[in-house]
Amino acid sequence: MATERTLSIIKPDATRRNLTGAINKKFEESGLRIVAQKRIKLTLEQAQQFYFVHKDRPFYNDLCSFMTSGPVVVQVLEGDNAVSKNRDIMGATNPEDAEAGTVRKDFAESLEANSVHGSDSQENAFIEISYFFSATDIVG
Ligand code: IDP
Ligand code: MG
Repeated sequence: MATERTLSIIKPDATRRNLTGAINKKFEESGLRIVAQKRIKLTLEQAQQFYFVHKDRPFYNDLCSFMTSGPVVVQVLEGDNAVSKNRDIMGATNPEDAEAGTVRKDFAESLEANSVHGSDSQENAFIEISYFFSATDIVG
């Protein structure tokens, strides 16, 4: 299996409820290592740029507003098949469809406030990690 890195974001609904540690526990128990992490407040411009791929979707403005509504924890997760493994740990986008034991099933408040972001491909992981971290910030 290939060692990969992926970008994870613990979203404002989860930081507000003090769930950072509980979510990180799921990552670590699944074998992913947190090799970089910082708590930040996204600006509206950062959120709009990060989610630019969704700019034409009806939920784009609400999503950007939600992502700036409180602190987020941006992190780099490393491990075997980290991109798809993290998507499995996260669960489906809509928490109603998420499997038992996933972050979104256990913690999400709604389809929008669904507690975590995770890169959906290795290519996007590289782009998204570079958006928040420089190489020297990441200690594997
Ligand atoms: P993902 O986070 O599972 O990759 P995406 O389709 O990339 O899902 O959507 C990005 C984020 O936009 C979701 O995590 C969720 O917060 C929000 N979102 C997606 N679809 C909807 C929707 O239909 N209504 C409201 N928010 C949505
Ligand atoms: Mg996505």
